[in-house]
Amino acid sequence: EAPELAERFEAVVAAEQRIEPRDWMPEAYRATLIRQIAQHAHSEIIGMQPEGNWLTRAPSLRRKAILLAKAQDEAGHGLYLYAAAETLGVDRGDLTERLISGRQKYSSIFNYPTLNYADVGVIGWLVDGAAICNQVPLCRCSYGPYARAMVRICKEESFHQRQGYELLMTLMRGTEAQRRMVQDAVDRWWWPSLMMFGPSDGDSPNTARSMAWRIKRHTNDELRQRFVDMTVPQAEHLGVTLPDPELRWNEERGGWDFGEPDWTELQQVIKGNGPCNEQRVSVRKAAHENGAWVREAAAEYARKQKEREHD
Ligand code: FAQ
Repeated sequence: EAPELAERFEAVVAAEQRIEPRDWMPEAYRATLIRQIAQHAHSEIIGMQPEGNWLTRAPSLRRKAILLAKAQDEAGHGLYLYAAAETLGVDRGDLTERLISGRQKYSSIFNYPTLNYADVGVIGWLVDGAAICNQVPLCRCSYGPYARAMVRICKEESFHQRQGYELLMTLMRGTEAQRRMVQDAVDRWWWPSLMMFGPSDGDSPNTARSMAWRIKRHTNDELRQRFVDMTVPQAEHLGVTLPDPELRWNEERGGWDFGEPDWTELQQVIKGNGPCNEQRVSVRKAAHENGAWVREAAAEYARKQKEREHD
C-alpha cells in the first residue's frame, strides 16, 4: 500500500538505484522532474536561436558546417529531453504550449543577443562549459530516463565546448581587431554564464528538496564555484581578461574568489524582461504555428497506418 510504496521509493533513492517510469513516485517528485526536464528541453530548443543567427553569415564553409552540426545536436537534445519528460505522463505538445504562453521557463542565458562571430566561440566555451558543469552530475540523477539522456548530451556538449574554445584560439592568433572581438564577447557573456547556475543558495527554493531526492547533486553555488575554478586557467591560456575585478586566487580555500552576479538582472531576465525574451518566444511560437501542418500530416498518416493494420 501507499506507505510501503513510499518506503520502497526512499530505499531505491538511498541505494543510488534509479526510479523508472512505471515505479510509484511522490507527486511532488514527478512535478519537480517535469518542471526541470521541460525547462531543460525548452532551453535546448530556444538555445538554437542565438547561434542560429550566424548560420547564414559564418565566415567559412568549415565554420558553417561546424555550427550547423552544433545547432542540430541541440535540437536532438531537446527531443531526448521531451521524450524523457513524456515518461512522466505529460504531453510534448502541452509542454510547448506552456513555453510559448510563458507558463514555463527556459534558461536565462538565451535571452542575450549574439552581436559578432566571436559570440559563437564564447557560447561554446562559456555557455556549453557551464552546461557541462551543471549537467555531468545530472547523469547520476535518481530518475532513470533523465540520467540516461544526460550521458549522451554531456558527450555532445563536450564537443561543443571544444569547438568554441578552438574558434576563440583561432581568433586570438589573428588580428588585433579579432582579439578585441573576443574580449568584447567575453565581457558580455561572463556574468550571464554565471547566472545560468541559478540564484545563490540562500534564494534557491528548490535545491534542498531536489538534493534530498538526488535529482540535483550539488547546490547552485557549488557548481558556480566549480565553473569559475575550471574557467579561469582557460581564460589565461586564451589571453583574455574576465570582467571581474574581485577575481582572486584564495590559497586557503584552494579556489577562486569572485564577485557577486547582478541578481536583479537574473530575476528580470527570468521574468521575461531580458534583452531578447520577446523575440525568442515569438520566433518559437511562429515555428510552432508554421509546423502545424507537419504534425497534422504525421498524425493522419499514423491514423491511416493503424486503420490498415485492423483491415
Ligand atoms: N534561467 O530553486 P532554483 C543548455 C528558476 S544549458 C531561468 O535554484 P532549480 C545547453 C528555476 O527554474 C541550459 N530560470 O531552481 C545549450 C526556479 O523557477 P521555478 C539549460 C532559472 O530548478 C548550450 C527558480 O528560478 N540547463 O541548454 C534559472 O533547483 C548552448 C528558482 O531557482 C538546464 O536546464 C536560469 N538560469 O535550479 C544549448 C539544466 N535559474 O521552476 C544551446 C537543468 C533558476 O520554480 C546552446 N536544470 N531559474 O518556477 C537545473 O539544473 C536546475 O533547474 C537549475 C535551477 C540549476 C537551472
